[in-house]
Amino acid sequence: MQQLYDTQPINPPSRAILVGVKLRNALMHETEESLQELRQLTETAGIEVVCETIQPRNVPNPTYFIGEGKVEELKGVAAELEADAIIFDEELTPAQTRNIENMLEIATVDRTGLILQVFAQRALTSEARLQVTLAQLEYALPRLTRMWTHLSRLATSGGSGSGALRGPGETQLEMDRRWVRRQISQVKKALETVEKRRQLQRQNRTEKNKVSLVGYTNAGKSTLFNTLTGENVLAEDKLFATLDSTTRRVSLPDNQTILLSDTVGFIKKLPHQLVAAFKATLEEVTQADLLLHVVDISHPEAEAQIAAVDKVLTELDASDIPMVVVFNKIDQLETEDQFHILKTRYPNAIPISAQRGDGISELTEKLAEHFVSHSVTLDLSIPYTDGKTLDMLYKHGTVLETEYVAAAVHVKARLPSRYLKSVSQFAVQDT
Ligand SMILES: Nc1nc2c(ncn2[C@@H]2O[C@H](COP(=O)(O)OP(=O)(O)OP(=O)(O)O)[C@@H](O)[C@H]2O)c(=O)[nH]1
Ligand SMILES: [Mg+2]
Repeated sequence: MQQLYDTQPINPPSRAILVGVKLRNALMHETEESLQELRQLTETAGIEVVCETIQPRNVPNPTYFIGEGKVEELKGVAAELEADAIIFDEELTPAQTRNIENMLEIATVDRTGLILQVFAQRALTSEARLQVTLAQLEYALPRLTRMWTHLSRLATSGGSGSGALRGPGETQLEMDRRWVRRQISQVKKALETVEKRRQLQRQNRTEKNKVSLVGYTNAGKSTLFNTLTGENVLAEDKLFATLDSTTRRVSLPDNQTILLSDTVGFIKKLPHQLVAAFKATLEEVTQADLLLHVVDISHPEAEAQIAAVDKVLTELDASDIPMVVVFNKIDQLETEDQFHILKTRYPNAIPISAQRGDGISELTEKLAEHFVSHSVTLDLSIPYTDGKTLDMLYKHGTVLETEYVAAAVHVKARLPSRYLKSVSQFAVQDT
């Protein structure tokens, strides 16, 4: 199994030049904020930033993304500052990556590659590691370049048992690709086993009122999780501190309980390979009855971060799940302007400080109220032959009474209103 995890660069870069590109439709401050975030990601990956530069361009250059003159200029800068990597705040095509690498002769990384790198370093459980490895391999396949030269070394070493003998007429590159494809199918198989186990666990959990924390990375989800549950999961001022899901029961006013899950945060341009690979972890989100969207309202880019989170939720097909928004870190607001603007746009958002505990009782009341007002109590008559509807009632609702009659079962159940449509045909009219 060890070989599955060998997708880390053998000599990870240590000094990087960051490159942002302000395209025609972008605003300068957006490009700057994004580059600032890239700096955070770079530092989180343990790489020192030796220089940052922004090039305005109408459209990307197809060969180098930036202009050829700029690449030449950066070659001099890299030599002078002894940089061993250049990191772009955009997604480069495999050809662009190769072209820049050939010109500069240092590792060329794009935003996606860097995010994958950060995830790889932070993945602790075997499931998270498998998921990251899968995403990295999918990303590497069309880009077997300098970053990945160790793959060929691994493959040619022959000791990995991966059948790495070169076939007749097969080039080194073809052999590398074959090796990566093989790894992909092995990782997928290993993941399937883990996911099956997880699904069984989930089926055994009959709890209702599943609430999932969602939000931009570093917004304070884990801090809020700890405040609400009395737990002590890792919360720190780093991007992607959380990569695994944790679920705990929380008591709310009115004798209600919810199951609260903390999970991985989102980011702008979250690599689609990661979204796909983390499908199982993100099921906490897609299976939730309610999303609790944590916004860092003290962040200058709060509004863009909300949009980025909404975008990922749409990609996950989770945008129909009801949502409560909290504006976190109100203790850290430098000015109230942004707070007021966003409060008009999200009038139901609850201002909180997860760290200090401000607004927490308002939040738990709101959650309790949500589950009362978003459920209905129904009398239904369901034919015995319709096992699916009965299963659904037990899974998503609370069955209060059952009575077995000739061809049907009469059920009194409380059900989240969004399932109303699927059972309305069985409703018994009041007499
Ligand atoms: N001032 C202030 N800081 C907060 C508050 N809530 C969280 N933080 C800080 O923000 C940082 C990120 O908090 P986390 O809870 O780890 O954020 P997260 O959303 O779980 O982040 P990821 O797991 O990385 O996606 C930590 O340094 C927290 O101490 C708050 O209400 N006020
Ligand atoms: Mg977290």
